[in-house]
Amino acid sequence: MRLTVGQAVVRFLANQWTERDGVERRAVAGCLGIFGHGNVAGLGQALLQAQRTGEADLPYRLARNEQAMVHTAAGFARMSNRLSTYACTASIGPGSTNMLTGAALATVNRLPVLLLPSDIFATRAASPVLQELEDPGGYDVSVNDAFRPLSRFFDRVWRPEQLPSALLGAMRVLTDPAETGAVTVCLPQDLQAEAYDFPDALFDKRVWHVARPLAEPAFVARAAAVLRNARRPLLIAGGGAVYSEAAGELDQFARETGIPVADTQAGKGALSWDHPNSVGGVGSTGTPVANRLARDADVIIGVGTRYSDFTTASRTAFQNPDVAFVNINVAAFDAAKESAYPIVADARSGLSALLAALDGRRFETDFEADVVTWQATVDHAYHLGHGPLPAQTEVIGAVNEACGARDVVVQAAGSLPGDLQMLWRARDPKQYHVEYGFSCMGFEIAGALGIKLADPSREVFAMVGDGSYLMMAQEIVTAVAEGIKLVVVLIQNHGFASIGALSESLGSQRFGTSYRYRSANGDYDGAHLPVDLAANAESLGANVIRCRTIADLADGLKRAREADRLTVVHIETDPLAPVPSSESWWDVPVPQVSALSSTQEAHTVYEAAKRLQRPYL
Ligand SMILES: Cc1ncc(C[n+]2csc(CCOP(=O)(O)OP(=O)(O)O)c2C)c(N)n1
Ligand SMILES: [Mg+2]
Repeated sequence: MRLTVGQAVVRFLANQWTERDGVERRAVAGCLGIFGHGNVAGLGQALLQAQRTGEADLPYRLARNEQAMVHTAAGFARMSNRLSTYACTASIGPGSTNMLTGAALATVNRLPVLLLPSDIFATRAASPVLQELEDPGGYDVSVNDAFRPLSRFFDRVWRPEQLPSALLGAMRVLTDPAETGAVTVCLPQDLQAEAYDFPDALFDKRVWHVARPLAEPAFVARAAAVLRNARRPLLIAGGGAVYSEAAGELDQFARETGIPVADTQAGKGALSWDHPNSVGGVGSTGTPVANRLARDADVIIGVGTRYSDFTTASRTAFQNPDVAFVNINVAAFDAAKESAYPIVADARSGLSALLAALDGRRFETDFEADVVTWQATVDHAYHLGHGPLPAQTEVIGAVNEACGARDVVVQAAGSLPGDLQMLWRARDPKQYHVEYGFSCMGFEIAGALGIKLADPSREVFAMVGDGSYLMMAQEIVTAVAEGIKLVVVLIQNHGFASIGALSESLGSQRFGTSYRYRSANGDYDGAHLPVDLAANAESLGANVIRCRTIADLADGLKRAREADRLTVVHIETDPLAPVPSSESWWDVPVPQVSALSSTQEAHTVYEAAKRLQRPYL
């Protein structure tokens, strides 16, 4: 079949499918893009031809920023339990390098995204092309080499003959739950337009079976022996439990063993917040209930978790001197963490195998009374009555109470992830999407767009701080153009509540973290800036509801739900309002010497906390 490389890529991608548990889905549901000279006539023409002729079904969606479009693809993949994603085409140079942050986010979070950066001329006929890096030490180097460490698969196709192997390699990694992440195939600008006789078989429908790898019996036997002898086990549910759709198995495991279940940011919702075994978030931003159980536990069962420092409270969460880890993870790399007894398996099959090997062993752990007390604390935080400006915890309460069980909350950075992990009452495994592998400011609206594309039947609430909004609000325009309805809850607190509080706790006095005029002493402690983010959102085409009080907000959220177009609900909050304590810690080093007494005092506190940190060997 004589096609250009661009046409071949589009035709190939339109014919890739995934299958798990007998259900088939499109592996690549469409292509997000921004055109420039690197792709407008190559992939751009191919996408146009596909749309005009119907010869390939790969809908094109015009994004407003390349980083954001990768976030959209990652959100889509996350909502699709990694069984489907989007491709992203960018022009050469800055269009492509803009995708680097998105690539890192996808790889860190183990989410499949297919990146198609355009590249410098393969023939070198017109070199240096506009935006070419030019490395005097090697003419095959381009800015796209920066994708290599961020991608789980990277290839650059210099010749049409290489395209089939590159595309097949890309699909293998995208659809492998253990290896998946950013997959990058660089397409030189001239190559995209070059014609070649591709074998017809390349374009046949191809179904990639997404495996549920079974645990090796020896793994299970060793882990079960350790767990049978435990007295105070705790299970930590991570993202893998959600992606493998293991909620039913997790529920059964918890009920039959009596083991309490804590969650990570990616695992929240795997069990409903009011499940009898649910103890909420664990680690730096977890609940005191989960953190007390973690402190004393003798066996930690990690299901689909990568043990980030927030989960382990920078390796201070688990203080039992004999603590052992049993990790169920589809990736051997993650299963081995914290010197665990690994069960390298799909979360669902691994949980079933471990439960069977426990021979009915039940554990007597008493946490119910603590959970009741904690939930009273959450209720209090939801209805604080803080003034004159409301507290963020009240905003979270209002959004949670406005949400039905299937509605979705999206967040990524600032003070919200911690507050949400502690306070959000999740009722469905696909309700809670806090991107906290990369915690990337600006993910919220773009990611929410992908989540909504993946499941238009759900109401999607993106909660966005003013810092994140100022970094990346432009995908509101994409949503407006596509007719995609989101609810954006925009929290104005004039700067970084999160890093401000962190700075203060580390002795750095909130330096450089507020959005105010610079005053004569050089600090940003002047008046608030004349920034009107609600007006900004309006100017981008959003329906905007301005709220002053929590009662306004409750009403605004109701109206936003009823609206048929993207609605921004704007509210100003007090960045200094109180938040319940997690009784936990996060390791952020404080300078060992300082001319400032605030830093010296913080260093003394830091040294004391640091003593609880331990390797798990
Ligand atoms: C892209 C990016 N840059 C910097 C950071 C570091 N950082 C984490 S939170 C934060 C401030 C977020 O401000 P805002 O969105 O207003 O949330 P708030 O802290 O006020 O809740 C910064 C700068 C980050 N996570 N991501
Ligand atoms: Mg803020």
